[in-house]
Amino acid sequence: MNLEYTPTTCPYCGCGCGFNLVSVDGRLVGVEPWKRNPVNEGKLCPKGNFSYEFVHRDDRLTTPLIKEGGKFREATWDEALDLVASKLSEMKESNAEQLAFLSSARCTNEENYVFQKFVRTVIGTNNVDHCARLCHGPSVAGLAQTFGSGAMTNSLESCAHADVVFLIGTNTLEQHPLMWRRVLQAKDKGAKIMVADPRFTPSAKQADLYLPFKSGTDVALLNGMMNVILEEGLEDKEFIENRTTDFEELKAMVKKYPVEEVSKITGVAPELIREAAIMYAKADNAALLFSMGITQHTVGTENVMSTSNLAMLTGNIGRPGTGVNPLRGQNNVQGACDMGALPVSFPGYQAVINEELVSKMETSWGCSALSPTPGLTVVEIMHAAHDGDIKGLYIMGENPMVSDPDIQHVEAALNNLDFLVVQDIFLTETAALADVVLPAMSWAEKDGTFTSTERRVQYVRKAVDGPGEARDDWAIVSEIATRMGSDLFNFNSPQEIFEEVRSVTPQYAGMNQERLSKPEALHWPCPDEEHPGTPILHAERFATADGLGVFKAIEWKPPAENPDEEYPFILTTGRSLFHWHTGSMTRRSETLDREMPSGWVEINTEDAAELGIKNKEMVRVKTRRGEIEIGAKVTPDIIKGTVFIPFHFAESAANILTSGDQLDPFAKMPELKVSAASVQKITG
Ligand SMILES: Nc1nc2c(c(=O)[nH]1)N[C@H]1C(S)=C(S)[C@@H](COP(=O)(O)OP(=O)(O)OC[C@H]3O[C@@H](n4cnc5c(=O)[nH]c(N)nc54)[C@H](O)[C@@H]3O)O[C@H]1N2
Ligand SMILES: Nc1nc2c(c(=O)[nH]1)N[C@H]1C(S)=C(S)[C@@H](COP(=O)(O)OP(=O)(O)OC[C@H]3O[C@@H](n4cnc5c(=O)[nH]c(N)nc54)[C@H](O)[C@@H]3O)O[C@H]1N2
Ligand code: SF4
Ligand SMILES: [Mo]
Repeated sequence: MNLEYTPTTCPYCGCGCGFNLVSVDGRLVGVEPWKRNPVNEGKLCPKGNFSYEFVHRDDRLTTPLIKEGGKFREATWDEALDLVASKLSEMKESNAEQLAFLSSARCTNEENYVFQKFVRTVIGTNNVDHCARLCHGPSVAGLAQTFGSGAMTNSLESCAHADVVFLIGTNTLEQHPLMWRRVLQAKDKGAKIMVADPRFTPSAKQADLYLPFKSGTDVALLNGMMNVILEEGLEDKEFIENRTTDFEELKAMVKKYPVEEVSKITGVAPELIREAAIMYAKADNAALLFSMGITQHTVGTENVMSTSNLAMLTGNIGRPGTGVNPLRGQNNVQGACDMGALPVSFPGYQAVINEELVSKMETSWGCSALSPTPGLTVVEIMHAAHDGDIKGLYIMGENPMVSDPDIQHVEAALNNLDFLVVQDIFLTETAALADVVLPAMSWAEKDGTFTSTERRVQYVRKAVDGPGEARDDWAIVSEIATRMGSDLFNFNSPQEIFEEVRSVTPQYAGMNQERLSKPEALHWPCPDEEHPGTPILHAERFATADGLGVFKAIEWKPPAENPDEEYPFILTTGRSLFHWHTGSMTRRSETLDREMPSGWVEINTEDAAELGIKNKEMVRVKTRRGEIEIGAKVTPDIIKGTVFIPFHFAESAANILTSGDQLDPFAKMPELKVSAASVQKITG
C-alpha cells in the first residue's frame, strides 16, 4: 500500500486554508489537517474537509468532445486542438474583436496568466474577463479610487486583534468560515461584533449588534452612521488632516443623512444606527469586513467607496485589527485579477490603455501590436453574443448557464454563437451547449499557486493523476497557442510559467520557489527578493499618487428595480455553507449534497402567513425575466418584504430571475442582490 500526504491549498474559498490530501495507491481517501499552516492552523470547514470527494467521480470529463449533428462524440486531442486552433485563427482573421474569453478564478495563477497572454498575444484582443466581474469587481474599482489599491487591506489574522468587527453584506460564518474563526477570536478577547444584513444570518446571530436593513440601502446606512460620528465629534481629526483629502465634500454630503431620514430609507430604527456608529467610532481598532451584499448592486462601487469613507473618517486603516476588508470569494479570484484576466489590465493591474505599459509588455513578451483598447466584461460579452457582435467564446472553468444573471438571455446568447469552446472538469450546463469540450485536470491533479483573499500566494500540489486523457489547463491553452503559430508558449511546467509571472508582475517580483515553499508563504506586494511581503496595506501612506486617501461624497440611489404592485417583494440571492456556486463540485460531493439536496426561498413568517404559504410548500417566484418553482423556507430570520434564494441549484435557478440589464457604471456589475419579485402559492 502506498500512502501519501500532499500538502496543498483548499480549492473552494478565498480564505486559502492549507491541508494534506491523503491518497492510497493513487486514489484520494481524505484530508488531514496541516497544523503548521498559519491561515487555518489545522482547522477546516465542511467544504475543505470533503473537497476530495468530487475528484474521482465517474462523470469527470476524460476525453475531448466534439459536437456533430447536435450530439457530442469523443475525439482525440489532435482533432479537438486542431479544430479549436483553426476555428479561432479563421475568426481572428475576420475580426479579433468578435472573439471573447472567460478565464477562471478556480484555476491557478499560472493558468490564468497563460490564458490572458494567449488572448492578448495570439488573438490580439482584450476581451478577457472572469467571475470577479460578478463578485469583487466593484471592490477593485472602488478601493482603487479611495485607497489607490483594490485589495483587502489587512490579513485574516489581523482581524483577531480588533475591538470591533463590523460585517456588512458578508455572511462570514457560512461563506468564509476560517475568517469567521478570527472574528470569534476577537470576540473571545472582548471585541464587539456588529452585523448589517437583511437576513438574520448565522453570523448575525452571534453579533452584539444586528442592523436588519433593506437590500440596496447601504450608502444611506453608512452615510447615516457617518452623520452620527461627525455630530458626536468622534471622527479621527489627525488622520483626516494628515492622510486624506476631500473631507469637506464628504462632510457636506453626510449632513444630508440624519438618522431619522436614514431610518425611513433603510428600515432600521434611528437609535440602532446611532448605537452602531458610536460603537464603531469609539473602538481603538475597528475592522470592517464586506462581501457580496456590498458589491452586487448597480451602485456596488459607490457602496465600496462608502465603506472606505467610514474607515478613513475614524482612522481605522493601516494597523492590525483595522482595515477595509473585501473578502474575496473564489480560491483564486485575487490571483486571476492579479494575473490580468481582466479586460483593462495586463498582469499586476498595468493598464492596457497606457502606451508605455503596452510597449513594456511587448518587449517583455517579445511580441508586437498588443491592443490598447479595453475589452468587454462578462455581462457585456453575453449581451454582445446575444446581439451577434461576439461570434466565438472560449470559457475555461466557469458555468455562466447557472451563475450569470438572466439565464434565458445567457442561453440565447450562447446558442447564437458560431463557436463555443468550454474547458472544464465536468460536463456542466454550459459545457452542454459547447461545440468543443476540453477535459481539464482538477486542483488535486496539478501544481501551481493560488492567491488568497489576504494576497497570500500559496502552492497547490499534485496529489494524484487526472482521469483519462484530461490535461492541465495551461498545457491545453499553450498547445492551442502553438498550433496557431505562436512561439511564446514553450512552457514545460508551472514553475517555468511562474518565473515569467514574476518578471512582468511587479507585486510578485520578489517571490521565488524557496520563499513560497515556507508555510507562511508571502503576501504581495513583494517587489524584490529581500522584501518580506506586505500583510497590511497603507500603514504609512495610501497607494494613490500623493499617498493620501480620498474621501468620496456619495449620494444614496435606489436600486435599478424596485418593488411595485405586480412584484411586491425584493428578491436577494446568495449562497449557503455546504454548496459552492453552481454546484458543479459540491453537488457531486456525497457528504455535502446530503446536507442540502435542493434549493429554497426564504420568506418572512408574516409575509408567508399573508400569502397562505406553509414551510416546505412549493411556491412560484416570478420576476420580469422569468419564474421558478421552489420550496418555501418560512422563517423570521429575514426581514419582511424581502425573499432570498441561493443560486446553487440549476433546477430552481435564482438566475432565471435576476437581471443583467442595468450595470454598475464603474465595474459593470449587475444587480444580483436586488430584483423586484412576486411569490405565489401554487394552487390546484
Ligand atoms: N459555502 C460557500 N462559501 C462561499 C461561496 C459559496 O458559493 N459557498 N462563494 C464564495 C464567493 S465567490 C464569494 S464572492 C463569497 C460571497 O460571500 P458573501 O458575500 O458572504 O455571500 P452572499 O450569500 O452572496 O451574500 C452575503 C450577504 O449579503 C446579504 N445581502 C443581501 N442584500 C444585501 C444588501 O443590499 N446589502 C447588504 N449589506 N447585504 C445584503 C445577504 O443576505 C447575505 O447574507 O463567498 C465565498 N464563499
Ligand atoms: N444570483 C447570483 N448569481 C451569482 C452570484 C450571486 O451572489 N447571486 N455570485 C456571483 C459570484 S460572486 C461568482 S464568483 C460567480 C461564480 O460563477 P462561476 O465561476 O461560473 O461558478 P462555479 O460554479 O465556481 O464555476 C466554476 C467552474 O469551473 C469548473 N472547474 C473547477 N475546477 C476547474 C479546473 O481546475 N479547471 C477548469 N478548467 N475548470 C474547473 C467547475 O466545474 C465549474 O464549472 O457567480 C456569480 N453569480
Ligand atoms: S474556509 Fe474556505 S479555504 Fe478554508 S476549508 Fe473552508 S472553503 Fe476551504
Ligand atoms: Mo465570488
